[in-house]
Amino acid sequence: MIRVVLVTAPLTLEDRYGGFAAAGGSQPSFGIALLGAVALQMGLETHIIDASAENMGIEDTLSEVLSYEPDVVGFSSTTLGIVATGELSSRIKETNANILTIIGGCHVTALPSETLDAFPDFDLAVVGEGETTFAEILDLVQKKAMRDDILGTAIRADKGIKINPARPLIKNLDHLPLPAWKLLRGFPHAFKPSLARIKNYPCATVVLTRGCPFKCNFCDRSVFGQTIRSYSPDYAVRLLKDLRENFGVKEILIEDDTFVLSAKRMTDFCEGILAENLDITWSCLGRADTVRLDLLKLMKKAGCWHISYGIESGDQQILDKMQKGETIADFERAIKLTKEAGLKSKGFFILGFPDETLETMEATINLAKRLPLDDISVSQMTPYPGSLLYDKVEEYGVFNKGDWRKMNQLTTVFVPYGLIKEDIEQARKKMLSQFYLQPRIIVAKLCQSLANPRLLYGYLKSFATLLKLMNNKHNPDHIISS
Ligand code: B12
Repeated sequence: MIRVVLVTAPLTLEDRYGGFAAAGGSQPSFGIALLGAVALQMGLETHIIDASAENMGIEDTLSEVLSYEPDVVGFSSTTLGIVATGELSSRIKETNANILTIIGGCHVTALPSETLDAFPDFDLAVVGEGETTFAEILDLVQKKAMRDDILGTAIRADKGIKINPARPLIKNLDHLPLPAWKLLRGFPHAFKPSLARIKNYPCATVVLTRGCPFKCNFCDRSVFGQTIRSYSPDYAVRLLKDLRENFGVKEILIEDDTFVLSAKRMTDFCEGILAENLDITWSCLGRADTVRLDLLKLMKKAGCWHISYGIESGDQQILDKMQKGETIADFERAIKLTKEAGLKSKGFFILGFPDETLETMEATINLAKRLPLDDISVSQMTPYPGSLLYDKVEEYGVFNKGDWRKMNQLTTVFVPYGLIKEDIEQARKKMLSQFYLQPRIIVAKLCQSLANPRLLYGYLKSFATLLKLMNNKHNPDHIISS
């Protein structure tokens, strides 16, 4: 029987947040838990090292990987983690060149040839959705019958890198096994997302929908594309029930790109939670133009307490250039309805988009203050491989392309023509400080801390981070986010 180790990118909070790591959070990796379940189903000895979530660097991860004496190591990485993951793979290969190293995830899916070229110690890449491809690879390794024509892979062949045809997407997600949460060390107590996202503890992250039909051109949709597929509401409730009953999870972070999309599905999902009497709270991401008051009220009844909306900009022309397909009036309406239903809301914003000016950034700051939001997250425009903008962003400004370690949305990698780096950084500081220093926000956070003293320490840490950011005159690389 072969031994399999699955690893997420060895990224520490420091790598993600720099000097502001203290305010960063960690979430268990849903994708790797699913792949672990696939390997377990095949009867293989399987281990997971969720290095990104466990704040582990290369050295710690390396020694743990080697301690399992694996035959196969599967890495999962975003763009931000790819350099560290490539280095980890090299160190593994230095010790034992016979270990088969596989890279999967959004970065390699968007740039398969480039990734295998740049990181010679990944033997092969899984491009796109991974469960079926991974199972086929493991089966071939077991049988010692590896081939170079596996669908959904990029492989090193005699004449260079061979990109095989894509594998058809899984038709029915309900055929997937439940995630192997038991393989995540310390699950669920070891995982601590940012405070703005949790009401109860312990918590888990799930993704119940794959694909997004919208066309926002800054978003990387390389893995699941535009076709929406979902677990059935019954299966989704079963997944939550497993977390509640078998692992004691009390809070679920539903990270689907747009969870509040189909009214019918949402109704069935909420009614399923209520019928099962699941004692959980949950949060999700919503799309402003699909929100309805009756649905929001039902969601609240079923345990939802928080919705995050991608608002991005306060300038309609910039929103149109993003191909967002939503208006400022949509955001005003959605945030108002969310509040009316008794739910908290968070807005995601982007500064430094192509054609951005000082005025459009000011409009974004003003919109954030004007909307009755409870929290915000401010990112700098980061052209990810896999997004529509990636290939053409240089028409609109200067892109410091290729230093993947800087692609954390908090470091300036893109500056649109007409602005300088400092304009964007100043706008971000201003936006965070003006939003969070509003009396209504300070009072709300104080009240929440009084009701739940566990939050107080976290809020104080975030507040200290904010003050540090405001006093940081040079290159404020990192802030409180996600
Ligand atoms: C939840 C989430 C988070 C969570 C948790 C991340 C986690 N480890 O689970 C948090 C909030 C921590 C987070 C952080 C970040 N995130 Co995030 N996140 C997501 C989100 C919404 C869901 C991820 C997920 O679970 N998907 C479902 C699973 C099933 O899919 P999957 O992970 O892609 O895995 C499948 C395939 O990729 C493949 N696969 C993946 N790995 C492997 C490995 C092997 C061996 C094989 C065979 C196959 C395989 O098979 C899997 C099953 O089909 C995605 C968007 C999305 N819809 O996927 C963004 C996304 C991954 N995040 C993104 C970004 C930018 C970030 C941050 C940089 C943000 C920030 N400023 O901090 C950080 C980076 C963190 C990191 N470790 O690198 C971008 C990445 C773009 C890019 N090219 O890098 C995405 C794609 C959003 C977007 N559309 O732009 N994120």
